[in-house]
Formats: sequence, C-alpha cells, structure tokens
Amino acid sequence: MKQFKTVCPLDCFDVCSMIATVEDGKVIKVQGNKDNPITKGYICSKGRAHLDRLYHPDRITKPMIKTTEGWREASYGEALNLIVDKMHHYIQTYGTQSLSNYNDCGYSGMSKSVEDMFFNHLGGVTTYRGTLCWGAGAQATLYDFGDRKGHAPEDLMHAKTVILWGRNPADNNIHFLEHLKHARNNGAKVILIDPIKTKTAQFCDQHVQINCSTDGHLAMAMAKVMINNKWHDPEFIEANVLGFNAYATYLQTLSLEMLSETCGVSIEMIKELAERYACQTPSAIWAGYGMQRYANGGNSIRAIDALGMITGMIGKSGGGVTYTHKSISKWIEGPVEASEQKAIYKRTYPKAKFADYMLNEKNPPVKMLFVTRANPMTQLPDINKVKEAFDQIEFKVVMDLFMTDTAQEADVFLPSTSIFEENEFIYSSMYNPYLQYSEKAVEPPKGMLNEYEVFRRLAKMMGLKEYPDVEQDQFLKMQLGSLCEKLNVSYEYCKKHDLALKDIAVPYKDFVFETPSGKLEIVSEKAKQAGASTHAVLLETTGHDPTYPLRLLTIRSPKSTNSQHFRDVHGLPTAYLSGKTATCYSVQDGSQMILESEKGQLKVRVEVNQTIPLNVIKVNQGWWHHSGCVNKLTGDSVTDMGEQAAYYDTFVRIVESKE
Ligand SMILES: Nc1nc2c(c(=O)[nH]1)N[C@H]1C(S)=C(S)[C@@H](COP(=O)(O)OP(=O)(O)OC[C@H]3O[C@@H](n4cnc5c(=O)[nH]c(N)nc54)[C@H](O)[C@@H]3O)O[C@H]1N2
Ligand SMILES: Nc1nc2c(c(=O)[nH]1)N[C@H]1C(S)=C(S)[C@@H](COP(=O)(O)OP(=O)(O)OC[C@H]3O[C@@H](n4cnc5c(=O)[nH]c(N)nc54)[C@H](O)[C@@H]3O)O[C@H]1N2
Ligand SMILES: [Mo]
Repeated sequence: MKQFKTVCPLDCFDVCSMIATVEDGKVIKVQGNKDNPITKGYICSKGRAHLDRLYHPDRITKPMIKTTEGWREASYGEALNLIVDKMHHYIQTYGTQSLSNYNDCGYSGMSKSVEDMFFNHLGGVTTYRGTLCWGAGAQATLYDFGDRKGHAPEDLMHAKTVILWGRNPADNNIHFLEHLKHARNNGAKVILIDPIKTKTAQFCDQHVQINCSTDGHLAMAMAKVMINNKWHDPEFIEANVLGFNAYATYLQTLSLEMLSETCGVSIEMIKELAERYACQTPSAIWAGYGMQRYANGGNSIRAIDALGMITGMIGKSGGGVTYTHKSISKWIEGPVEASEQKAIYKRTYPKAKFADYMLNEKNPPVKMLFVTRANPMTQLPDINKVKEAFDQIEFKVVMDLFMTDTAQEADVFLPSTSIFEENEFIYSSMYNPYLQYSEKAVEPPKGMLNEYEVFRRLAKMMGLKEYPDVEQDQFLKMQLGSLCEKLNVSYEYCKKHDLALKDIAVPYKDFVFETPSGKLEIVSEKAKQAGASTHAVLLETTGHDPTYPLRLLTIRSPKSTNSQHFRDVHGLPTAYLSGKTATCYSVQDGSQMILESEKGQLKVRVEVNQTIPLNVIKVNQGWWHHSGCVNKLTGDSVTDMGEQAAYYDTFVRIVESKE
C-alpha cells in the first residue's frame, strides 16, 4: 500500500488536499489530508466521489466518433486526424474565427490550460468573455479596490462583527465554518444576509432575510444611517477614499422608507445593523456570488464595498470586504499567457450570450466548437436556445470523463484523465490561497492520452512550430517561472511545499491601491468609461411580467459541484417553496408541477420548505436532462458590469400541478 498527496480539482472555495491510498495499482481510499492547514483531515462527499468517478463503469476512456448508427470507439490516430482535417477545412474556407473553444472550471489543474494556448497559436479563434460565475462582483471589486484580494480566514479571529453577505459556507465552503465558530467563541457577532434561511444560518447569531436582488438597497440604507449618525471615519476617508461626498449626496436623495420597504428589512433592523457594523469593530464582510447574478449585481457589490470604505475597515485586521482571493493567479506568467500575443484574430462574445452569438454571427459563422472542462448544455442559461445553437454548429468536439449532455451533442468525444492520473499543480482564486502539487497516484487506463499530450499532438499535426513541444513537467515549470522568482524558491520546492504569498492575511494593510487614483474609489472613472455609473446606484428595475409571479433561484446543491455529481441522480428535480406559496398556488408537498418561464417549461417535484421566502422557488442548478435541466427556464441577460449571467432574474408561473 502506498499513499499519495493529491488535490481536489473541483471548482470550489476549499481546494482540499487529499491523500489517495493505492493498492495493486488501484486507488482504494481517498481522505482529507490531516497535515494541510485548510483541509485539516476532512473532505466533503464531492471530494470522496473522485474515487467513484475514477472507476465508474460509465467513464469513457477511449476516443469515440459519432456515426449515423450512434457512437463507436476510435483510435487516437483516427479521431485526431478527423479533427485536424476539419480544422484545416474550416480555416481555409472561413478563417480561424470559424473555430471556437469553450471551457470552464470543471478541473482547476494547470496542465489542462494548454487548450487556450493551442487555439492562440492557431492565430486566435472565437471564444467567450465575461463569466457564468462571479464576473459582476469581480469587476465591481476591481473598480473599488484596484485588486481582488481577500482576507485569510484566520483573520476572522480579530473581528468583533462578521457579516456573511449572501454566502453559504455550510453548503459550499465547509472549512470556513470552523473559523466562524472560532470568531464567535472569541466574542464576534456573526450575521447572515440571505433571502433563504440556509444551513449556514445555524452557525450565525442573526439571519436577515433580505428580498432577492436588493442588497444595494440595504447597503445604501446602512451607509445613509452611518453618515447621518456620524459613525463613518472621516480621517480614513480623507486619507484613502475618493468620492465620498458625491456618494453621500446621492444617498441623501434616497429615502430610508423606500430602501427599507424594497429590501424587506425594517428601519429598526437597518439602524441596528449599521450601528453594529460601524461601531462594534473591526467588522468583516465576507460576500458570496449569489447576489451578483442579477441585472444590478455589480452595483450591489459596489454598495457593499462602500460600507468597508466609509468606515475604514479596508486594510484592517479583522475587517475587509472579502469577495475573492486572487493571489497566486496574478503570478502565473508562462507560455499560455505569452501565447495571447499570437491570437491576433481572436474574437469574443459574452459567455451568457453563447446561443445568440452562435445563431446570429455570420462573418464568419462558427463551424467548429471544441469544449473542455465544461458542460454548457446544462450550465448555460436559456438551454433550449443553446441546443438550437449546438445543432447549427457543423462539427463539435467534447473532452470529458463522461458522456455528459454536452458530449451527447458532439461528433468526436475525447476522454480525460482523472486528477489521480496526473502530476499537477492546482490553485484557485476563491478562498484557498495555496498553490498545491498533486501527485500522480495511478496510471491512466491503457493507451489513454491526457489533455496535455492531445494538444501537443494536435499542435504538431497542425504544424504549429512555436507551440512548446516539451514534456508536461517542463511545461508546468515554465508556467511557474514568475511565481518561483517572486517567492524566491525552486520548482522542485513547489512540488514539496504548499505555497502562498506572504502578504495575504490582511490585504491592503499598506494602504496602497492599484486604482487609477491610488485611493479606494467610491467613484470610479473607469466604471464610467465602461458605461456603468461612477458610484454604486440603484438601477431602475423595469419590473417583471406579472404573469410570471414567482422568482426562480437556481443556486447550489451541497451534494454536487454544478452538474458533475448529478450524473447518477434520477427522478424529477426538486422545487422548494414555502408553505404559504404552496397554499397560494394550491400545490402540495410531494406532488408534481410544471413551471413555466418566458423561455420554457420544466416538470418538477414539490417540496414544501420553510427556509424559502414567499413567492420564491428554489431549484438547485446542475440537474441533467434525464431529470430536467433548470436552465430551460433561465434567461440569458447579463449584469450591469463584468458581463455576468443574471441567472436569478428569472420568473416563473405554475402552469400545472397534480398529485
Ligand atoms: N456544494 C457546492 N459547492 C460549490 C458549487 C456547487 O455547485 N455545489 N459551485 C462552486 C461554484 S462554481 C461557485 S461560483 C461557488 C458559488 O458560491 P456562491 O455563489 O456563494 O453560492 P450560491 O449557493 O449560488 O449562492 C450563495 C448564497 O447567495 C444567496 N442569494 C441568492 N440571491 C441573493 C440575494 O439577492 N441577496 C443575498 N444577500 N443573497 C442571495 C443564496 O440564497 C445562497 O445561499 O460555489 C462553488 N462551490
Ligand atoms: N441556473 C444556473 N446555472 C448556472 C449557475 C447557477 O447558479 N444557476 N452557476 C454557474 C456557475 S457559477 C458556473 S461556474 C458554471 C459551471 O459550468 P461548467 O463548468 O460548465 O459546469 P460543470 O458541471 O462543473 O461541468 C464541468 C465538466 O468538466 C468535466 N471535467 C472534469 N474534469 C475534467 C478534466 O480533467 N478534463 C475535462 N476536459 N473535463 C473535465 C466534468 O465531468 C463536467 O462535465 O455553471 C453556471 N450555471
Ligand atoms: Mo462558479
């Protein structure tokens, strides 16, 4: 028996360090690494499921080609020749922009980023910009702070007030809970602001059940109360903040009554929250990504950031507004990044608008699509339109471990290695600050090529002379060159130690901000230039069609990372709604109903659940088409900044319900 240190590559805050036990060339057990400061010996069911996925009977380990009779196995020679022939054909006829690559964060290992490099070396193809994930908030943070740094979770120990703003660690960041418990034991008050009474509420002293998409209203109301009561910090503002007066003047035009009524939080409660946050300090805000998946998402995050700025909580231990934790990624500067210079013909579209773009762009049209580390046929909004777009693209290649809903649409399927079959470096930008080395524990199935080798071969076959023709280990070393220099360590050292940048526990503690003014920017000229307002504002909401009276929240399941662990889940998707909503629409617990939005219909099973607010229906995102995909209902609008998909601005009605 031998043990290997591996790392969970899922798109997750925690990025756990795992120990894989191998016997007779097979992984027999996966556990949390006790020696890792974040994982501390425990992992969730999704981490343990890597073992199930590794040996799952449905995992595909050979290339496949679709024929009129269905799928058949193919050799790499045949599959790659077919792909190369198609690429030559489309490039000669329409140019490189007729090729498109689509990826996401289905696997966060560095070796698989070669796909971007390959398409850049081709001269640039059609690809996406913006995100399905966190884009509005990420852009807002950049306008305000000039960077996207987060506090170390240990720093929560120094906080007296903690606000978990639209964040649900009990379901998706389990190792953070321990820090919350420590902070509370240390005397901090922990407050949750979320429309749903999530499991996280059990770890908090107070739950504020805000109306959906009104976080900007609450944050502005709190700021107004703080300024009226002189609870803000004029000295800090004078030294570090640009635009306070303009924002204060704007807040004067908003009535507290209107703000309170819209967000559904009483004026008394708003005053209490404002006083607690501004006076019982240091105060930390940890924000999630749910509240920026609305048309006004960027402005909501900017209004929350402003609370930290006007009270002087930025750069302070126990304070901060933590949204992301981008530290390692800034220092990754290798052949992948350098290849961007080659992508002179690169053309982009907003990711959420995939379907519209593919259906309408004719100059040239996209003829070939290459999907890796993603499952857009379940995850993109407005999936009926996405299906039309897929149907129209002549030739599609999907790389995955399983025959997903997206892979079903492909002409060629290429298999992928599991994390246990790779030597790999993993890092993420959400929470865990470490760069971690993941050791190969077992060999991939016989004859199977990993992504790195597939793209290396494709590059040779396409005659890409400058594409780095080096072994995978050498490539990883090149990717890490700048980081090693910054940290003054060798590449071999990176393999043996988890690495983090040193200045991360309390970001901005030197009060140096990489904004154009060098200050924290409540008003941002950059935001204005990009077409947004200079400071956070309440956006005019056009109101929604009253024929669709229920808001649909498609948030996360604790049991699956996006669609990945719904593969073996069958039966109808569960729709959660409150007892009052159920009574109002005459639906019963356990019954079936059909939901309808402007985009489509979905059959679901009802679960009456008191954690859900009135007139809201929650269906977890990620269900496969064999159950019913929730994105049949969602719209493809994008947010006010960052070109983020505004999934939660979706409204539905119940068109049929039966026992
Ligand atoms: N278990 C699990 N973990 C995951 C994932 C998963 O699918 N499953 N996905 C991973 C990925 S890709 C991401 S991006 C992250 C996402 O992490 P988050 O975006 O933080 O997760 P969500 O559960 O979508 O949303 C967080 C909370 O926002 C709340 N929310 C929704 N609307 C509003 C609002 O208007 N105001 C406020 N204040 N709160 C609101 C929701 O009720 C929810 O409790 O999680 C990662 N981790
Ligand atoms: N309605 C609704 N929709 C949403 C969201 C929402 O909140 N509501 N959230 C959005 C968010 S935040 C995100 S990030 C996106 C996520 O969208 P995606 O990243 O497209 O979703 P996943 O389901 O994680 O799909 C990842 C795929 O990668 C595959 N994979 C795993 N490892 C590898 C590998 O090594 N190589 C290759 N080639 N493939 C691999 C997995 O098997 C899986 O099929 O979904 C978005 N969709
Ligand atoms: Mo995400």
